[in-house]
Amino acid sequence: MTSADQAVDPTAHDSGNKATDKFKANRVSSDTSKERANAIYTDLLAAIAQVAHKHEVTYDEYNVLKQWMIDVGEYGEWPLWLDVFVEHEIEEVNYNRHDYTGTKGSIEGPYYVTNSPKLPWNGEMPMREQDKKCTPLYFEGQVTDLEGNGLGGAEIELWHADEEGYYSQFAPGIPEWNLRGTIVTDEEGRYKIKTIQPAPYQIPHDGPTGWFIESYGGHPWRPAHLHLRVSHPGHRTITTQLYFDGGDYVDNDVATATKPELILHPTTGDDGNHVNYPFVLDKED
Ligand code: MBD
Ligand code: FE
Repeated sequence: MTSADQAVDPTAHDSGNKATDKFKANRVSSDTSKERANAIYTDLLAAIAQVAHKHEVTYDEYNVLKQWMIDVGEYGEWPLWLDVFVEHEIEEVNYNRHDYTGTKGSIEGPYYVTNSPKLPWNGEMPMREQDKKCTPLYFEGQVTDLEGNGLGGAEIELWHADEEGYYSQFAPGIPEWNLRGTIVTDEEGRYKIKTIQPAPYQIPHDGPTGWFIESYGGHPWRPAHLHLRVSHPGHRTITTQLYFDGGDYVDNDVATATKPELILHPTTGDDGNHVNYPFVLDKED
């Protein structure tokens, strides 16, 4: 990285605080009972006690943890750290509570934004001239219910990083809706969208999430991925991600968010990469 790049590089501080501000803007709550909260906290504290005893955690280590947690908050990195290291377990648990047979979900991650611009069923993602120089990805398919009926008017929200691994609205200097859009399917549920081939991606690692990863000798990479949220009235909304066959880190994702069913097998043409992926939506519970 040259010093000229540094001025526009998003620091962990920038992207973290943006993710925290976006999360805070939408105050959340849960109807968890006192009994359930008691059971959860009892087990959580017991798990911490077990680790402390098993590893004979020192006072220095305890104080480093305290300091690190303060840093994570100040850098706004709780959405990042939690989504990378915990969300996949929550996603799995909640999938297993139902008898879903439609398209598998995956984690949302910290960079989803609601209300991205509507695009026609056969549109092109908003992109800059520099993005147009990347390998085009022609991504098409059909959204259906479990019986195979096409779901017209289904919405496919798509968001992904640019070639350098930056997401609009979380890195500075990128147009607000770059590589973000809501594709509306045609009467038969079809979509045919032009975007660009995403690249493997390092999560922001110049802040406390990066220090954490370095402290245990890990790496900050995620495989190249597309983020999607697919919805249609009366059907279960799925939040998922798609990956690329044979891509780096598909088997070694820092966020543990890949699944075999979510791996695309594109073909390469003269005009770019082409791939078809069907989305199957379960009925709403
Ligand atoms: C990402 O792009 C992402 O998908 C996740 C899960 C965490 C950090 C950045
Ligand atoms: Fe991502």
